[in-house]
Amino acid sequence: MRLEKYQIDEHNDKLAQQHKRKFEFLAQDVQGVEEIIQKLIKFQIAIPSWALGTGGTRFGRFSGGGEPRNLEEKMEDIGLLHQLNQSSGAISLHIPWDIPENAASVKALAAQYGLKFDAVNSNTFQDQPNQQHSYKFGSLQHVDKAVRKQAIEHNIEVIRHGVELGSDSLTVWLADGSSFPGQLNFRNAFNNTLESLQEIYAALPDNWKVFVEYKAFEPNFYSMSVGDWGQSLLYANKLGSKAYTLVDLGHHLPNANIEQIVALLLNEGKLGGFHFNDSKYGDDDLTTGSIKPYQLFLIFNELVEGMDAKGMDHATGLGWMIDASHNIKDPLEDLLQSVEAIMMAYTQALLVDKKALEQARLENDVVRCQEILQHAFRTDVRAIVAEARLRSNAALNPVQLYRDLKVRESLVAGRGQKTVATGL
Ligand code: AOS
Ligand code: ZN
Ligand code: ZN
Repeated sequence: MRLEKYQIDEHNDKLAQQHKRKFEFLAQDVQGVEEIIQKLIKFQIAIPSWALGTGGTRFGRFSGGGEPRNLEEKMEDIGLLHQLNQSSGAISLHIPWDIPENAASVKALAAQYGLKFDAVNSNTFQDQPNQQHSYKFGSLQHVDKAVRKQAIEHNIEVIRHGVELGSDSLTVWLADGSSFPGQLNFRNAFNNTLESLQEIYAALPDNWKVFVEYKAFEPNFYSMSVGDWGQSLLYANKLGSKAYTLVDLGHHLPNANIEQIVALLLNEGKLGGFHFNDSKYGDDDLTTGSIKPYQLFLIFNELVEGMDAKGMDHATGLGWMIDASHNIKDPLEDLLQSVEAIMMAYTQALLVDKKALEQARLENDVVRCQEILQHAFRTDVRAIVAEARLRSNAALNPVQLYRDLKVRESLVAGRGQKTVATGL
C-alpha cells in the first residue's frame, strides 16, 4: 500500500496551527535554525530488512500479523515509513534472508519508493538448507579451511548481489568465538579470521567499504573473535583503507563509554557505520532512545564534533542504520520511534555551543561544560524535527498518522494475520 499525498496533507493541516506555535517559540532561541533544518532533511537512516517482522526471544515469538512475506513487501513497508517521515530512505539487506533474484525489478521497485540500498549483510551464523559445511564452530575463524572457504565465498556472493543493486558496502558480523575456555586457540582464531577477511577484502570493488562489526558476547559466551572495538580496529587496520569498524550500540559490556569509542574511531578515520538500538543489559535491540537518550545525545555530540573536524558530510560520511528486533511492539511503529529518537539526538547535538564548550574546557570550568551539554540535551527539539518533516512533505506526527490511517490493519487485510517475516 501507498499513502496518498492528500492523507498526509490533511493530517498536517489538522496539526498545523499547534505546530507553528511551538516551532516559532523554539526557533526564537535557536541560532541557525534554518541550517539545522536543512541538515535534518538530508539525514537518512537505513532500515534493516530484518526489523520489519516481530522478533522473538529464545522462549517464544508472537507474530503481529501483516508481516512482509518477501523482499518486495519489505520494501513496501520501508516505503511507508519513508512516506511518513522522509528520513528512512534506505534499506539494508541480509543475504540469504533476502534474495534479490531479479535485481533490475528490485531496483526499480526501490526507486519507486525512493529507497537506496545501504550496506548488504552476510550471514554465516546459521546453517542454510543444502549447505555443505556447518557453522556450528564458527565460519571465518574455523579450524577447517573448507568451512572458511565456504564462508568467504558466501561473502563474495553477497558483494555480487550488492553490486547489482547499487549498494557500496558490506557489513560482516560474525557469531564466531568460543563458549568454553580451552575451546579455541585465540591467536589461530584471529589469524584465520584475518586471512578470511583479507580474501573477502580482495573481492571488494574499488568504491566499496567493508564494515567489521564487533560484539562482546552472544551467541558465544566465553570469547568472540571480533569482540570489541580494539579487535575490530586491528582487523580494519590490517585490511586496508576500505575497511572500517562498525559500532552497534548494544554490543558493549555494560556501562562502556561508547561516546569515547566513537570519538577515537572517528579520529583514526576508521569509524564506518552504526547500528542504532538501545539496551539496558546486553544486546537487547530495543527501540533507539528508549532507555538511554542522554547517551545517544552524547554519542551524537561526538559524531558531529568529530565529523566537522574532519570535514565529513553528516548525511553521507558514515553508514547510519538501525538494528533492532522487537518482540512486543508493532515493528513499523517501533521503527518510527527509533528514527525520531535519532533525529532528536542529532538535532540536540547540532545545538551544542561548541565554541563556548571549548572555552570552558580551556578554563577547566567543569560546571560550565556540563551546563552547555545539558542545555542542548534538555531543549525540547521535537518541533524542529517536525518542521523538517513538514518541509519534506512527511507527516508532522508519523505514529499518529500511521494509527489514524489504520496502516497495520490494511497490511493484515492484504497479507493475512499469520505471516512470518524472514529474519531473526
Ligand atoms: C548481531 O547481534 C548483530 O547486531 C548483527 O548486526 C545483526 O543483528 C544481524 O546481522 C542480523 O541478524
Ligand atoms: Zn548489529
Ligand atoms: Zn546485535
